[in-house]
Amino acid sequence: MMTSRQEYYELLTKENLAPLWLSLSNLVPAQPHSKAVPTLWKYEALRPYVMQAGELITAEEAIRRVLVLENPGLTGKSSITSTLYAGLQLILPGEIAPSHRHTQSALRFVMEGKGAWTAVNGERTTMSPGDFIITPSWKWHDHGNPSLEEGGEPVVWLDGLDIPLLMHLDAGFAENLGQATQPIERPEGLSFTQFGHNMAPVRHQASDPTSPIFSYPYDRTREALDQLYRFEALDDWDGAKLQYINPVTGGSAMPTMATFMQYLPKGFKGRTYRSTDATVFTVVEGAGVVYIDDAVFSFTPRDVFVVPSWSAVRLEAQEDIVLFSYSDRPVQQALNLHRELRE
Ligand code: GTQ
Repeated sequence: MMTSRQEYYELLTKENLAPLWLSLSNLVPAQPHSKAVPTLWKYEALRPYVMQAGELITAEEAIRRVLVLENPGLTGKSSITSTLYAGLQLILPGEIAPSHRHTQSALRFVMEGKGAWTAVNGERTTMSPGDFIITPSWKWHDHGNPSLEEGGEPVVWLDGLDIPLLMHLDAGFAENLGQATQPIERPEGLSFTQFGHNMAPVRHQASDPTSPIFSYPYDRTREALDQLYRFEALDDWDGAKLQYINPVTGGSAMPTMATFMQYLPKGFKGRTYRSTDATVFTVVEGAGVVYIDDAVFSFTPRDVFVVPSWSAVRLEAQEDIVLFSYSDRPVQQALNLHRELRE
């Protein structure tokens, strides 16, 4: 008797084989079908849990005291999109998150509080809300906060990392420095002085694809958007939107993640677009509504929402809005895979 298909499939499984014809349309889809789902996290709802973590564990014991924002479509994967990670990190007055380095690139977007610092490449930068800060791949970094007596206050920032991407690539390495903080060798503000003014040191040779500016202060970004809005017609989809760049290469500030800030004036009704780079947004100022496929989310400052790859998205502003966002666009562009559809 001829073997049935079912029997045949079972035999294949034992040989570590599989029939392509059962999975071809999933493996080579007509368009992306992300497992990630549109999701909004209200900061108001998260904040008590973040603060509670501060009572239950020290930054020192936790190494990084972070609540991971996990996409409900990617349970157990510590992923907000298929390639990106997001978390909220808390550092209390007087605490230090000890120095380590890893091949994953990290961005910090300051949500609440000021005065905490992060150190990279022997230089510290002090954090304020709206600042975008980079920890490049394989660079020692530690975070700290002045004591209560020195005026320290709880500081919360959004961590954006390429953890799931490196997991897919099996390219993760990490080390602890073995001391709480790295030696400080450069005055605060040096990297911005050297690279933050459309100028660069004469003999500078780029040795790293990551931007040498590791802190992009919010007041500068805000001013740029404000002026852009005054000078230029708004884009029908994005409003006034700028990308953070590495001034040495003109490319994205980090090799695996692009970062953006956009301004939408009150009453703005954006047109619908899709993009292959799933994007994480956080609200810096204002209130609005985002439509993502069949989901509708109202957002206010510090909320986080995620737009999966190829979801139809449009933004509406009920007040003047400022939105920070990040995605894996540079990776997709490097591989000639990035696509956008503006409807
Ligand atoms: O601050 O170095 O949210 O290594 C996850 C992994 C933060 C960090 C995270 C990390 C860090």
